[in-house]
Amino acid sequence: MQRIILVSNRLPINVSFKNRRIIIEPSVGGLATGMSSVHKFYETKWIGWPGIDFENTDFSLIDDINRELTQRNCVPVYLNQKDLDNYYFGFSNKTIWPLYHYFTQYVVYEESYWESYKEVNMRFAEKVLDYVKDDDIIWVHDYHLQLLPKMIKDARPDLQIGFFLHIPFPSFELFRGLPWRKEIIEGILGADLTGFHAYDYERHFISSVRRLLGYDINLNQINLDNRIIKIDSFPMGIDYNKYHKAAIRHQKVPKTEKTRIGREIENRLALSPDTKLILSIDRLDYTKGIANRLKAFEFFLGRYPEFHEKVSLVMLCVPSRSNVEQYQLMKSEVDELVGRINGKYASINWSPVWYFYRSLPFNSLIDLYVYSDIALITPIRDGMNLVAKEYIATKTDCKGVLILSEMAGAAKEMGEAIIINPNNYGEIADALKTAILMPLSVQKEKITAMQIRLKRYNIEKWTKDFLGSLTNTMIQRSKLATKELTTEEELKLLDAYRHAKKRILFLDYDGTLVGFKKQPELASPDESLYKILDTLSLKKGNEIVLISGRDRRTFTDWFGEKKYSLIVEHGVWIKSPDSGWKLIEKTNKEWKEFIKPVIEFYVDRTPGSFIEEKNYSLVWHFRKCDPDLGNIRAIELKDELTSLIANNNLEILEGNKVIEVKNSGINKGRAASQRIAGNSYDFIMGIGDDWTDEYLFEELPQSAYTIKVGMVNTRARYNVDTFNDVRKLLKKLSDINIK
Ligand code: GDG
Repeated sequence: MQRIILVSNRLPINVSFKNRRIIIEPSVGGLATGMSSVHKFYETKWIGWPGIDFENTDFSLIDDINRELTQRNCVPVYLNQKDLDNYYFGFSNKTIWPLYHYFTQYVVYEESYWESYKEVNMRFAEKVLDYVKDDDIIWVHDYHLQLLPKMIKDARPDLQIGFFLHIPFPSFELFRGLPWRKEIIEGILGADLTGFHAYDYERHFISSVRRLLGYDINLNQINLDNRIIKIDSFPMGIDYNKYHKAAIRHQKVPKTEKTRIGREIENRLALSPDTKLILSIDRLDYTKGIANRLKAFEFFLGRYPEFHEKVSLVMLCVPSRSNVEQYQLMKSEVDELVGRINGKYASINWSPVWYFYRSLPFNSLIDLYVYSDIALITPIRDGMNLVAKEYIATKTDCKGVLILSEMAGAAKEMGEAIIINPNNYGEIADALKTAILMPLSVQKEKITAMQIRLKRYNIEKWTKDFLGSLTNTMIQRSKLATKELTTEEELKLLDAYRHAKKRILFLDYDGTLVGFKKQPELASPDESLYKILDTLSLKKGNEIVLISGRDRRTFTDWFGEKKYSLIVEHGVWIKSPDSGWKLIEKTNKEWKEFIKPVIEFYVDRTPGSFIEEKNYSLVWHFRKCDPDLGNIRAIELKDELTSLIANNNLEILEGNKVIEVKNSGINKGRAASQRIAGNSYDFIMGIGDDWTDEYLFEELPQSAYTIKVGMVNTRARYNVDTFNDVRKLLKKLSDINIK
C-alpha cells in the first residue's frame, strides 16, 4: 500500500502541559475530525504543528513529546510565538480566513504576515522533503499551506501532490483584492489535483486561474509545463459508522455511567418532558452566524409566544482563535445576547438558552446530538459543515429535524433539510415552528434519505475518490510522458535528418515558432527565428514549408523574399520560393455574405473580439476578451454557425482563441500531401500546436517525424512542451553540416 503523507497546519492531536506533564488531546475542528479517520484507514504520516510554542517549551520535554508523536505517526513542525502571531493568527486568520468567507471588513493586509506565511510554508516544505519517500502520496490540507504544493513540486517534480481546501474559495471579484493573489494561485497549482467541497468554489478558483495567469483550462484540466493539473469538487463525508454506532451505544449506557452533560439534560427533561431541544454547535467563529442565530431565536420567541417554556436552545461554542480581536468581540456579543434573551424570557423553571463555552469530549458531543430534537445550523459562510452531517448520522430512530443555512457547502447535498437564509430572522423563526410541528413520519422520511447518502458517501469513499482521481491524473501524465521527445528520440531524429538526401519540414507558425500575442500582428518573426529558418532553407536537399492559417498579405510581408515555401489560409494558397501565390484549391466565397453579419453580431457584443477576413475564410478572434465571456460567446457562436453551415460545404475550425469558418475539405493535411505527392522525400517532419495541425499529422506518412507542441493528446508521434523546444530542435538541425 502506498503511504500517504498528510500535511496540515495542526496535527490531529494537541500537546499541552500540566505541572510538567505532557497532555495529549484530540484537536478540535472539522479538518482534524475528518482526516483523523483517514489517518486510521491508511498507512499515513501526518506532518503538522503540535499546538505548543516551541521557544517557551521546556527543552527537556521535547524528546518525550517527539516519542509520543512518533507513536501516533505524527511528525511535528515546531512554531514559535512570532510564527503564530504572523503566519497563523496573522496571514491565515486575519487575511485569508475573512477574505475567503466574504468578511472583507475584517481583512488585514500586512506585509510582515505575508513574509511569515512564506517562511513557515517553506519550513513545512523542508519537513516534507525530509520525510518523503519516492512512492509516497502527499496530501496537503487547507488555507494555511497554499504555497506548499509548489514549493514541494519545484524541489521534487516527480512526487504526487494533492491539495484540498476545506473552506470556500471566493469569487474572483473578492480574491483579486489580495496583494499576493498570483503567488497563492501559483502555490496551489503546484498540486497535481486540487479539491474543493463544492462546485462553486471550484468554479471561482478556475476563474481566478484563468484571469490572473491566463492559462487555458479545458473543462477542469490545465496542461502546464509538462504536467496535467486537475481541479475538482469532492464534498467531504464523515465517518458515518463512528457517529451512528456511538449513538446506538449511548442508548445502552446505564444512567449512572452517562456523561455529565447527558445526566444534566436528563434531569432537566425530567422536570419538563415535553421540552424540545434545539441544538447549536460550532467553533466560536464569526462565519458560523452564532449571533444571528441568537437574534433569530429571540425573534422566534417574540413572534411565537405559544412555544415559551416548550423549547430550549442548547448552544455549544468551542473556543477558537481567541487571540484575534474579532473573536474576542464576538465572544462578548454572544455572552450579551445570551444574557439578554435569558433575562427577557426565562422563568423559574425555564431557561431559553443553555450556553456552554468550552470543548466537550466525544461522548458528551454524542449525547448532545442524540438528545436534540432539532439542529439549528446557520453559518453565514461555511466550506462544508460537518456538524450537520454528524447530527443526522446519530439519529438512529430517524427522529429529528435539521435546519441548515444555504451558505453551508453541506446544503448542496442535504436538500431534505429545512434550508434557510441565515440573515432572514423571520424565515428562521418560521423554520423553527415548522420543525417543532413536523410530523414524525415526515421527519423519518427526510432523515432516512439523508442517512442513505451520508452512509454511502462517507469519509472513506471521499478519500478513495480524491486519491483515485489523483492517481488517474498521474497515469494520464505518464501516458503523455511516453510520447515526450526524449534526448534519445531526438538523437534518432537528428540522425535521420543527417543521413537523408531530400528533406521537407512543414512548420506551423503561431504557437509553434513564436508564442501567442494578444494582438496577432505583434507576433512577427524575430531575428533569431529568421536566422534558424534561413540557415535551414539554404542547406542542400532542404525544403522549408511554413504552413499556417494566416493570410497571404502578412506572410508576404514577413517571408515573401525568403527561400521557404508558404502555405496559408489552412491550405488555400501556396507560394514557392521565387514565385508568386497560387491557389491550391478552387473555392467559392459567396457564403461570406451571410456568415459575416452573424460573426459581426458577436464582435459587437464581445468587447476585445474582432473579425479577420481572409480570402477564403472568416475568423473570429477572442484572445483579447475577458476569458470567461470569450469562452461563453465562442460556444454560442459555434452553436449558431453549426446550424447555418449545414449543406453549404463549409466547416468550422476551432483554433487557439479563434473560430474560423471556411470551405470544407481544405486543410493543412491535404495541402501537405499535395506538396509531397510525386516527390521522393526521405525525411519528412511536421510540427504544429493546435488542432488544425492534427490534419497535417494525419496525412503525413507514418515514417514522418510529427511533433505536437503542448503536452496534450495528439495524432503526432511526439510531444514537446513549448515553442522554445521547437526552436531549440530547429537550431540543432540547422547546425548539422550536410555534405
Ligand atoms: C472546517 C470548515 C468544513 C465541535 N465541537 C466539538 C467537536 N467538534 C467537532 C464536530 C465537527 C468539527 O468539530 C467541526 O467541523 P465543521 O465542519 O462544522 O467546522 P470547522 O471546524 O470550521 O471546519 C468547514 C471542515 O473544515 C471540514 O472540511 O466542513 O466548513 O470551516 O466534526 O464534531 N468535537 C469534540 N468536542 C467539541 O466540543 N470532540
